[in-house]
Amino acid sequence: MIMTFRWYGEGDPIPLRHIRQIPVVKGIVSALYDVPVGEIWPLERMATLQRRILDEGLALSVIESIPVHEDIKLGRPTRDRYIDAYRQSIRNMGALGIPILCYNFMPVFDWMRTDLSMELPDGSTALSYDHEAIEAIDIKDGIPDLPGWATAYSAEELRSLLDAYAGVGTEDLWRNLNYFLRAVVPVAEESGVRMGIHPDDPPWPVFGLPRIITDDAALARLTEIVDSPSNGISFCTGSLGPNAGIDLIKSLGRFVRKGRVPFVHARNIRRTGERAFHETAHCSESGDVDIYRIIRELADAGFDGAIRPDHGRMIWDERGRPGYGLYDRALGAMYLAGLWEAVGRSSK
Ligand code: DNO
Repeated sequence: MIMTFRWYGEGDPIPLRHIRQIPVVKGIVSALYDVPVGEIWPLERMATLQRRILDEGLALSVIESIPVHEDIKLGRPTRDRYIDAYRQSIRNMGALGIPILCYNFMPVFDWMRTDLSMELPDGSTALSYDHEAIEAIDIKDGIPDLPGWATAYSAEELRSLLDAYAGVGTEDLWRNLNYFLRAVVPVAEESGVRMGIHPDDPPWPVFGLPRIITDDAALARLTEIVDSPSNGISFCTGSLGPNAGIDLIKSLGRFVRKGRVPFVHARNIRRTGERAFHETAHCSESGDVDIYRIIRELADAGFDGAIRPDHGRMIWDERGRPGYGLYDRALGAMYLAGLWEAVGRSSK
């Protein structure tokens, strides 16, 4: 297992030289944030990013994410051009020896929260989600003024995208994912790149848009589309965790044992309702995800991929990108590495 840390590039208020001081962190999770969706990620640009990270004594372990163009998710005829570009970006990763690619297949929006700074009893703040608050919003009236939401689109573009999705049901989305994976996974395999889909976050439909990567059965269906180690999962405990119906430990073990989990996002959450939760510190006692058992399962199943502490709280008056401050994620990395060492050494 390699401990990694997400870094948003030169625009990240957290410098690499601080990240390298977290003793257990060996790898960086990053991306090129300014390549327009659907374009090829130039080899030279990725090489520069990789060198920059290597200069700090770290490895560029994971690309998170190369976004999937909406035309691919919608199954529009124009998708082939974007799929070709995606394949070339993967080849470029392979040429540089960057081994893992995290991506998602959520229509229009990525992860979604209704509050980015909910105060916890200890005075720290965390991200939270309440489905009722989402239901109360009609996004056709415009992009809601809530933080953390896709602002990549103008109100106009958003409206036409939503219209386009009006005719796209769950099975259509599966069909389009199928088409995409059949085209890209063989290239990933040839290139030595392991792709891992990020589960939908939260794991249910929002704004009437279909979401399909929501539970264990969906993960199984995904892995069956192309039988390849390059067709895997970025197992995110905090994305699947809000769905109380999922046995996270069992699901994780199942796919790690099949060699289908190149990457793990370790995040903890506390469920506050059927479709409501807030994020917490990483340790087991703080939330509903038993992180100890997650790590033990990874060790038992012989996990050899990358892991990163996902979303942290804001603590010690830190200000920064919601979920992505330094302090709480650094605590998380130490906690995860401590569990890993203890579990690994006590089984020998
Ligand atoms: C949230 C992240 C997600 C993730 C993408 C992967 O903080 O876990 O934004 O990067 O969904 O494609």
